Amino acid sequence: MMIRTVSVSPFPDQKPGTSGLRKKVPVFQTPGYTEAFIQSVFDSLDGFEGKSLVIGGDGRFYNREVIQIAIRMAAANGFGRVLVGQGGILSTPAASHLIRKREAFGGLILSASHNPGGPTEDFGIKYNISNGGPAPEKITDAIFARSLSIDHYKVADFGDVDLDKIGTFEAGGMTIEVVDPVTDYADLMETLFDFAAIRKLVDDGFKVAFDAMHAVTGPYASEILVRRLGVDAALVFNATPLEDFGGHHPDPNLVHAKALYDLMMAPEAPDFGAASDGDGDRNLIIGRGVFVTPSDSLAMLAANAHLAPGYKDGLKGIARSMPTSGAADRVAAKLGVEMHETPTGWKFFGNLLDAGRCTICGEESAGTGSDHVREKDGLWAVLLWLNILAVRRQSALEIVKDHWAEFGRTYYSRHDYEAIETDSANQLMAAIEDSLVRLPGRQIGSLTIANADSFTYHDPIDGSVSRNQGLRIFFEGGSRLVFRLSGTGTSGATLRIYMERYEPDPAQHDQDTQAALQPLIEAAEAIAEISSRTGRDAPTVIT
Ligand code: VG1
Ligand code: CO
Repeated sequence: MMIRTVSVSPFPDQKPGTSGLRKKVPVFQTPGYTEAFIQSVFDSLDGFEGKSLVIGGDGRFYNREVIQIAIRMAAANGFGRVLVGQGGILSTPAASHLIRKREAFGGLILSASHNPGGPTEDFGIKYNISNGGPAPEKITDAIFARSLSIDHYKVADFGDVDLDKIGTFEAGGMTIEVVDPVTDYADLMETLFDFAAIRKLVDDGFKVAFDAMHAVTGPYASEILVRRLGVDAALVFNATPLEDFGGHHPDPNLVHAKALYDLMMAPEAPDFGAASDGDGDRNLIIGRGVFVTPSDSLAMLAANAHLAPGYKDGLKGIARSMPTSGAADRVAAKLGVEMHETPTGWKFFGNLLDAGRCTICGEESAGTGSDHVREKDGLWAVLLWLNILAVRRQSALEIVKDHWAEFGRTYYSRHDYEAIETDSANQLMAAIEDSLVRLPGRQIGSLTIANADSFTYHDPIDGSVSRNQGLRIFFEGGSRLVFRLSGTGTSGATLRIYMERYEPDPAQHDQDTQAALQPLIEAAEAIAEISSRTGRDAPTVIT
């Protein structure tokens, strides 16, 4: 076998963000760029000689090309086997499961998640470790450090692998196995949920709608929802993965999944609607006439998880990212289990899950998952909801209202200002940070600031410390504002403002969310001077 060592100059911008390296496709197409990053990943790992590497992606534009590059580089660097999804496809949770099931050394997941795809849109590469989860900061920091000094990469010379044919073959001294991307994952779901009960619910006329957004979950939804559970195929929308997601953002929120939202709010709406994102790790849950915020969904799933066979023994604990609302905390308190608050990004849940300190985790950004894999999992959340609905035989709206009546309602919203100038965004954050010490006691409208800080996370398992994970403003009475900059965007900066207000009184549970949060929206403007600093008078996306 011919192994070539190719010289390359370092690229200064290969720092992995919240979830791997994300850039525009033309950046990844820069000669040597993709190779330099993959080599930096391999150079930051020890002991993979002869071991297996899982490779798969969400099917977006440039996926197949990068997979061929990664396979040839894995061979040249000494991996013994590559497991790749047929057609180059693996949803992020399915990749996590495959790494665990096949005891692989790690995996490369190619995705820019909910960001648009196409020749001038986004691409991404993320490295996952042997537990199936995103590499922790220690490794992503090492990858970045290596990328700044790298001077060559290694690649084996052999032709393109036929990614469409399932089977095992040899090339470049390495075994390449093209695997069915769906079956193992679907089988795992059958071990966690009562498929017979869900199927009975569907047979009894319960209508389920699912929007795959022309992204990776299409084939998974067709197999699991339609074939195994009997859901009407006519209600599974956009099930064919497309390289450009049909020109849309595969982001399951109220802006980009508006068609599903409108359907679910219509008089003849199906009983339950859901959507997933580009790489299949996010979920949107909408019952007939009721949108369930992701923070609420986490709390409701945690409170009811014992109704599904995979969780019948209860939860070891719950974990949420810091900006996620406190709704799940109240469930943990009631269940008498541990509650953990981590920085944004799934990589921070891995240690807690591995140590058995939590069973269910979630983020306000439509991510929910459990210890069955080490990634968030869109279809898992849909199936857990369906299992709960099949057991309780109530509508989603009734389950939501019951939950609020028992635990109180947390009004919650996130306002995003996308693609603002990086300098203004940094200045805005710096100004708030400077003012933190002076904020307590300040009165804004009806609200009084009780406390303010910059969130630092101390990992209870490995002792690592992660600073600057978001600016938090706490108000008397329990309301909270959080400011942070996105770590997944590819143009300019995205400012995220998270708002929450707890309302225990059931008589106050039917307010419009934005109206209920109006004093906090005004406080955010007063504290951050958003309009004058960014030139924007409204957020780009409200979720
Ligand atoms: C966003 C979300 C975060 C999520 C991350 C990756 O990060 O806020 O909760 O973990 O995306 O999700 P940021 O840094 O842009 O706020 V995915 O589905 O894009 O892999
Ligand atoms: Co995603």
